[in-house]
Amino acid sequence: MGFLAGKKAVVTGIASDRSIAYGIANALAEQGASLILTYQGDKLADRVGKIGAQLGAEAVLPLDVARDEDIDTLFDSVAEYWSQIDILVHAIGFAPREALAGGYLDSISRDASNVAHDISAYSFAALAKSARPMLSDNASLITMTYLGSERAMPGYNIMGPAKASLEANMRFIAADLGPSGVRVNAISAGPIKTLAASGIEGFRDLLTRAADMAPLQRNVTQAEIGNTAAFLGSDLASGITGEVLYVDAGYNMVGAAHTANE
Ligand code: NAD
Ligand code: 0WE
Repeated sequence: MGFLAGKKAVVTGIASDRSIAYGIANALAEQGASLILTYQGDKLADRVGKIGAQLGAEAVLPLDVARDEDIDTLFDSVAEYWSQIDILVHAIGFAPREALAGGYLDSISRDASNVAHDISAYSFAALAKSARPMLSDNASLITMTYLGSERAMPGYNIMGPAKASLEANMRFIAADLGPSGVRVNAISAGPIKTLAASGIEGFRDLLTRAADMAPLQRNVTQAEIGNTAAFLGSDLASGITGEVLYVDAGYNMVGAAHTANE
């Protein structure tokens, strides 16, 4: 029996079987959790529906976090299946594509800034607020962040400030819900080739350089993020809240490229 047996998990952010959220849903299911998945729009309904069937999800529901009515009604729909939620995974990020290329000040605009913060950061607090009445007394909320929140990574641009806001949101939500027993954490993943990463100029080079620099001398996988989320979602992590966990092969803490001793 898995260490999440009996837990009920809502997982957002699956767009394909390469999504980080797919790796998370798969790991949660492997450990015995029941799943409800969400998908962003009609275009993704069929694909995420098939993934839900493959993972044995109890339901696959629409959620566009740009729409208040979707956020307001999602948990009414979840309540038709479950009376409580134990795990809520937020794996959603977006900035207009043109904001993710070129220099920071060249690419910045009020609109791009508003969209990036709205979809990538505010949405976590909005979902937590809407889920609150259904959260179990040892529930775990998990969001996905990136090192660009604290370092000026070339090309990440307005997503950097948006992830900094997401991490601050994570801490404030953790402070708010802690007295109810609810834990809230972020996983800071190293770069992984997903839909959100495809089409980003130079992403292949970035993957290679990250692997060269990292102590483990490789990139991380969706499955490794998934296993970390399974741990954070479980009672094994009962003392951890308000934390950013790095799952990046050690990249964030080194000062220069790691070279094996010759
Ligand atoms: P992905 O494209 O597979 O997932 C991004 C998801 O965000 C998609 O499912 C998309 O439908 C969803 N989304 C975007 N706008 C939305 C909206 N308005 N409403 C609802 N959903 C919306 O890419 P991914 O890399 O798996 O991204 C998942 C999370 O992981 C993001 O927060 C991303 O910033 C973060 N992350 C990714 C990497 C990486 O290198 N891939 C590294 C660290 C963190
Ligand atoms: O958070 C992300 C990706 C976020 C993202 C990706 C896209 C592509 C498609 C947000 N919005 C969009 N909008 C689109 O139209 N990552 C951590 C992956 C990522 O993206 C980068 C990176 C890394 C790493 C962009 C530039 C530099 C590095």
